[in-house]
Amino acid sequence: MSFSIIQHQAHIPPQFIWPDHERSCPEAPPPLDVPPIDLGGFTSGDPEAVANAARLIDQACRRHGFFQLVNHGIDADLIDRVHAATDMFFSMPAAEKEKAMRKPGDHRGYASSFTGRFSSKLPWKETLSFRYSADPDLVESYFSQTLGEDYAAFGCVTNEPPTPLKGMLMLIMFVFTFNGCRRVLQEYCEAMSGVCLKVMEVLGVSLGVGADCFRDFFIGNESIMRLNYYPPCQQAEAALGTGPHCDPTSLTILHQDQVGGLEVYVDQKWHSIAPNPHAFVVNIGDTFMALSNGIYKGCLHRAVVNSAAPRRSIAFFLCPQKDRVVSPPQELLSKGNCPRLYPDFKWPALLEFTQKHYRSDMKTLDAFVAWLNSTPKP
Ligand SMILES: O=C(O)CCC(=O)C(=O)O
Repeated sequence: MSFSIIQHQAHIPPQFIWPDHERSCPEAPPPLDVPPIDLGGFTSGDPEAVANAARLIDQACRRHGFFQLVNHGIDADLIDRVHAATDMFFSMPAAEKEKAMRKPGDHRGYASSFTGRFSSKLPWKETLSFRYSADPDLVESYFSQTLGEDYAAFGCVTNEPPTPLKGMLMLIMFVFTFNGCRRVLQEYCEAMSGVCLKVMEVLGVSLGVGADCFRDFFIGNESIMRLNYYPPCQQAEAALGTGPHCDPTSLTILHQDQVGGLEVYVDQKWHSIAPNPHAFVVNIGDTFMALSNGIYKGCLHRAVVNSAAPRRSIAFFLCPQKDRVVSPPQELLSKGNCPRLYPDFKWPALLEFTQKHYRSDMKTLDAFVAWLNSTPKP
């Protein structure tokens, strides 16, 4: 079974049907007030812009942890090329995508609901995840190792007659060779890592520990990039593209296309975040919540689907280097923000917990702490 077939069916398989109380509302939920953080203004060092960015981010992160980044300095053309690379990957035949199939317990690779570890409340989506680190070839070499060095262009390996859409895609494919895609993804990850470090400066200022504190902690980050593809769904109100969860990672930088579907749970109800091609949607993850000793919050979010159009989003998940100890800075604790809410941990332990023992939800961090406390120390 694959989405290319079931996306046209009037009735979706039962494993994709969510319980009534978890379903999306037929009418669009109210928009969430997500403040625009002027990253360029902050970076300029202008005192008013710095104070403004720190104040807005502080308010948002104490409340729900979601904000938008504007004037972020990332070239619109680079973002467009990543969306095109995303289209190219997901338009490949299933057998080609499966060359990058995610292995059990691993967070990297291609995953569709048909190949995952769960059998109910399945997400209506396909994803491709890969690692990013300071190693300048990591992304490119991942692609050559999994999908092959000699790919001329994504998606050309098919016998199906070309539709107008496919014709257009093939034209794009002609322009964007596979090599081009790999390079674009590498370049985008590098840009996102840089943006994250700047956001960490804002967060350091807003928490009163100085611009370098969290920035330095995330230098050399070993992060995760994910391409999300949500096919149209003929029973969209019964399905979810991504189920409700908080991100276990530190910071998420998301760019969504113009279709819309991201929702955030604030004040006991769902809110939407409308697409804005010029802005990134950013949210605090569990690991940063622990680093800030719970002052800044991660928040439950999900992606809904629709029956008319496919949707894409691209997410960069900032994660610390694997041997860094996640522990709130002493300076933060000594400002009266005691007692400690979470024990020290290293990111790979939380990642393993979410990959092998727990399906990420609202309580991931608490469940992880309980698991840590119950696991014998070596
Ligand atoms: O596609 C979206 O808007 C949200 C994606 C998301 O939450 C995720 O990939 O963890």
